[in-house]
Amino acid sequence: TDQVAIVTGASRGIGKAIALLLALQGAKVVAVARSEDELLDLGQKTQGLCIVADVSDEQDSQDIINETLRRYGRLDILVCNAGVGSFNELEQFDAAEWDRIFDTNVKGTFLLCKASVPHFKAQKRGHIVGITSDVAKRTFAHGTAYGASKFAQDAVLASLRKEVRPHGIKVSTIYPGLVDTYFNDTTPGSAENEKTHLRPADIAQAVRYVLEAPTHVVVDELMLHPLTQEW
Ligand code: NJP
Repeated sequence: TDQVAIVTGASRGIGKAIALLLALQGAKVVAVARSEDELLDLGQKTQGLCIVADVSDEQDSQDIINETLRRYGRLDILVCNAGVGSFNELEQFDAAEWDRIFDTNVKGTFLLCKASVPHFKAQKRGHIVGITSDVAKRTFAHGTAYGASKFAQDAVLASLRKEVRPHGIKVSTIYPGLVDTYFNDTTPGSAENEKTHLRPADIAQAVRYVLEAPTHVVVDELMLHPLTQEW
């Protein structure tokens, strides 16, 4: 394809795998994250645009869309993947950390969608893919902030799906279980994680699947888990 795709949180983990797969398939990929060095490294592989930006910043989000349109003259796909999480019992949980999680996961998704929807509406076509989590559909101890943020991010996407469907715009939400990434300051690649976690490439394949649905089909939701994970 010659489609233009923005992928947020592309400097590592799931977002990087999505960016690499879409580029391999011929898309023009716009990779977004705050870490410049990692992004430039990725840009060498994707041959695409790299934008150093914070998705929780309104001006940054608008700039991401504007720069993409300036460079490629079109936008077909927005993958809202950037996200952060940390876990503790509620009474120990830092209020500033609550804000960081909500600003990134919820406001970040909201801002990028807000900036891109007018463009998608004008062309009567577009596909927004949100990477949320299976914890958007369940609760667990020590997950108050992260879990609430994923419920909220999921609700943003589900509401938007209803708003934009009449305009020919698709919204697909992907709900992964455990994935072997750098999430919450972990280090991927251990032999143990190989058995218990999905790989970032598994999520990239799920994104590919929802994007390849025929024009008249929208995959609303797609959940995937490692076979070993009880949830
Ligand atoms: O995590 P990680 P994942 N503005 O830490 C970027 C969800 N998920 O790939 O800005 C822009 O390896 C950050 O880049 P940088 C999860 O909730 C995961 O696992 O340079 N970018 C990096 O590229 C999240 O929504 C699991 O620090 C920002 C990326 O986000 C998504 O998967 C399970 C940013 C994070 O890479 C990807 O997370 C599940 C900002 N303000 C859902 N803040 C799992 N790993 O088990 C962060 O169900 N980034």
